[in-house]
Amino acid sequence: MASLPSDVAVPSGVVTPDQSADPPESAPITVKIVIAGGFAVGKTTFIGSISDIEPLSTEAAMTEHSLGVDDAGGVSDRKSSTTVAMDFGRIELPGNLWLYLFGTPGQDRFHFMWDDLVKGAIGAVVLVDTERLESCFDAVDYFEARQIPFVVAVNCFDGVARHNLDDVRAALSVRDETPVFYTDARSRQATKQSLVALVTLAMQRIQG
Ligand SMILES: Nc1nc2c(ncn2[C@@H]2O[C@H](COP(=O)(O)OP(=O)(O)O)[C@@H](O)[C@H]2O)c(=O)[nH]1
Ligand SMILES: [Mg+2]
Repeated sequence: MASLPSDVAVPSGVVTPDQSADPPESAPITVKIVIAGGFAVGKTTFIGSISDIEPLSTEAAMTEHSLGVDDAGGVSDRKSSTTVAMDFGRIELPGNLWLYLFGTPGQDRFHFMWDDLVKGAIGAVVLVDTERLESCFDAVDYFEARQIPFVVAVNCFDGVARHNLDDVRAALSVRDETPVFYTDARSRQATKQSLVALVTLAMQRIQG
């Protein structure tokens, strides 16, 4: 690009090439969090309640083809669609910090995706429906075996806590240092608290 000779005054209001570019914005710091749990525990709802962007969801109608293939965990009345690959949401925080939320697919036949989903994640929120505790065993085992920090968030369907947290902890036999608490996947505030609990745990791990 031709530059102006240095002795030619630049008329006021004319933007020179040096001024035209906006100062380079620093790249955001991104933090990846996985939202896991069994079928219909509220993962898609959880991400939708807090994401700043319209969550990218890969819901598909459940048809009779899934019968005998996917374990609907006895809650097929609760669901007419399901997440076939994953959910994705984003939260922008002050300080150019972005949280990315990745929801796991609930069906067993998508377990092969988990290794990719958890890559680079600081940890996971395992959502639990106490009426179907067994549906989150896989998730708990997965994160424990890989020493990935996780918290157990008991989703209170209909706002009712049906089991006390010590019983849930004992039934899942999670370690004492693993936080176990109630949440409501539909509530932004409750969802936020769950994420804060996970980030706090992950930071404690990093700091040893
Ligand atoms: N009453 C109640 N319903 C919920 C709650 N969380 C999710 N649901 C409903 O339960 C169903 C399954 O939730 P979804 O988020 O799709 O579960 P996912 O399979 O884990 O993604 C949906 O119809 C939700 O609207 C909750 O905390 N309370
Ligand atoms: Mg879902």
